[in-house]
Amino acid sequence: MRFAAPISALAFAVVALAQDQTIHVGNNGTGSGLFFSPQFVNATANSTITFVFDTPSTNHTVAQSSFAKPCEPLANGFDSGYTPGAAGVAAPTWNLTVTDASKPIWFYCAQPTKTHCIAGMVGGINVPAPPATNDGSAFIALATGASSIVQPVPALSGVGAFASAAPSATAPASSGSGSSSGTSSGSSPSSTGNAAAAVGVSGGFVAALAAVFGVALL
Ligand SMILES: [Cu+2]
Repeated sequence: MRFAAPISALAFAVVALAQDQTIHVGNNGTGSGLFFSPQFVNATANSTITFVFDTPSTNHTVAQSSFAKPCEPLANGFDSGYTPGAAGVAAPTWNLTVTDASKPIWFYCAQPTKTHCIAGMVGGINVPAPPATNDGSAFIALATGASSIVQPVPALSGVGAFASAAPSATAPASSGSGSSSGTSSGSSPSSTGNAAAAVGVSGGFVAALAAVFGVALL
């Protein structure tokens, strides 16, 4: 009986871990455009947000910013690097794991052509619910009012979230025609040792939870 509460809490954590989500980059499901779609998501710690660059003939980035300066990189923030979009299974994907769900995580597209950020290509994770002075609408308003877009430096580790690897595409099994998806590797950020170490810890933690409680939950 004394273990009932801790086990219940951990069981919830395991369930929450399964709630991984996808954000499309450059389209909103009905057409291409300067979108992150969905633009705002709620995510639990240790869950993964998969950014899918599934809009051909585009080149976007997912860069972390502060709330106050939506189109400028946050110190020590993450950035996917410029990633050309592609359709279907060749679309590059980028997995961002949330490590701190207690604070908002803001991000923007730094593409200067057509000033994506200023056009409203921004998004957020665990942003305050409206109406709040720092809700999603307020963030969009600050972005569209920005005077310039500051270029980020590709980085896997961020504040409250990290990626385990640069964006990568899964090539079609029958591909032999040299598609444009290969260009993504040239502009992708390189990995860092810190991020790799964080992955090991996170992965081990998840595996341990699953091993201990997986059977019990069934
Ligand atoms: Cu963009």
